[in-house]
Amino acid sequence: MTILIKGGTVVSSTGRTVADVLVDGESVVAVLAPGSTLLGHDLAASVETVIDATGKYVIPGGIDAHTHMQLPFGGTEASDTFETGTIAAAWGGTTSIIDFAVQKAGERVEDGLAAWHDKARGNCAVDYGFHQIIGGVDEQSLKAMETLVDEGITSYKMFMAYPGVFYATDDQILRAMQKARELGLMTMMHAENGPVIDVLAEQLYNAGKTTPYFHGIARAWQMEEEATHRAIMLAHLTDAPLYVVHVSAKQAVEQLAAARDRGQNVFGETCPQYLYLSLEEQLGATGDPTWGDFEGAKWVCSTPLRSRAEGHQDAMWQGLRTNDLQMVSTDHCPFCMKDQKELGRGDFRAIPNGIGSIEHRMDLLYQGVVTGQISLERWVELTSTTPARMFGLYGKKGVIAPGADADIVVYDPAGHTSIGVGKTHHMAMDHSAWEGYEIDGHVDVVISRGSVLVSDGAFHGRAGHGQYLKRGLTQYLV
Ligand code: DUC
Ligand code: ZN
Ligand code: ZN
Repeated sequence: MTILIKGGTVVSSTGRTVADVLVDGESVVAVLAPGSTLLGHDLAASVETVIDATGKYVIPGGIDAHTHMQLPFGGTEASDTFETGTIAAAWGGTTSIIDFAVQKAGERVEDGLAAWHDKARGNCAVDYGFHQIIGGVDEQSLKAMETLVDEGITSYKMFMAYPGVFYATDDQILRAMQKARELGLMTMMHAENGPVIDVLAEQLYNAGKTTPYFHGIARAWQMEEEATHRAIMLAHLTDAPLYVVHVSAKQAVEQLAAARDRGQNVFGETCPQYLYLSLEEQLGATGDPTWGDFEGAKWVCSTPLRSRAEGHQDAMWQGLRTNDLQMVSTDHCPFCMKDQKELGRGDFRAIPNGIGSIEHRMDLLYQGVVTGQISLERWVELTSTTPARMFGLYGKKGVIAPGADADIVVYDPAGHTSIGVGKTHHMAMDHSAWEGYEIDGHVDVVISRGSVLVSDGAFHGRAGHGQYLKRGLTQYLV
């Protein structure tokens, strides 16, 4: 298939220019001055498909580097399959995901990884890679880390939260970081002090404070700051690069900024929910007649939504501007209210943690361009270019240039997107965490490796188009 995307403004992380983009097969082959004839050839007449992008932005496909399809969690399983989740991703302009393969304590890493390949293989509508969760650090899993790079898995995640589930102790973290340093793996960290949070949660529950709002109270920012600091110190000690996932507390950003100022290779990701949503408005919501004071369960995730009065959301936007935070991923981990979130009615501790946003990340961040929080170029950098560089995909992904995969989104700044169930909603969820959000822009066309997945408001892709991404080592280190 040959495609000419004509007359759009091609945006990269470093600038924008009006240009025509020529796609041949799965790759970009040329970025040309508008209307170029290539050695006399009328390109528009020579290609199979012409896409008129006049007045629109032409950007590299989004890369969501933090998703959890079909994750077993809290006695249930995340409701998006690799098929439904990646179709929703495509609708929203995301053409690559990096999901988390899970190894639990007592299990072999190789088996956890094989199980994730089995879930995803043949089912994805967009390209997919994996990080490896090491949920049980022991001699066997440390040894197994040695095989990950050959598998194309160059990052792994540990949890300082969830005692009894994925939790890693400080000595385990130290050993894993030492190993990661040796192998060149990026350590990803869920940085919250789980044991303390569990005590606070139990005390709240025993005092009759059982609604979703108290999920946010129990997961105090002090315990995110503390864990972030501890992870940074362990990374410093071991000289291992560190990537802190789903940062939501402004104090955690301060810890990252201080470490970066010292020259340490530490990075932070935030998510749309921490930019827009809050403890007061969402976790404390009571407006849905079906759910009453349990409505806040829709937004129970960890790290939690934090108080707007304390200024966390503003601090996340600022961190994105100042590069104290480098990326925006979703931590897409969807659960329905019915039969899933409902498990925690009467006890917030039993609400499965997670929000579904994979379909809306590009739009929600673009709204930050409209409101002046970030520049157009920074939008591309945060959602595509840096994810590619951070996780060893850059060159093929994260950029529109000759030789790159033709993963391209045509985005219309004059378009409009109303988010909500029955409007734009392809995730396997019975509600939207983003119901009622209005975006001053629209994902018009989505192309993945030269195949048009979305155009004219219709999905033309298929489960099985998406290929496994064998990733290289991070390309983002100082
Ligand atoms: N946080 C979530 O909200 N869901 C899945 C796991 C996590 O750390
Ligand atoms: Zn996490
Ligand atoms: Zn996660």
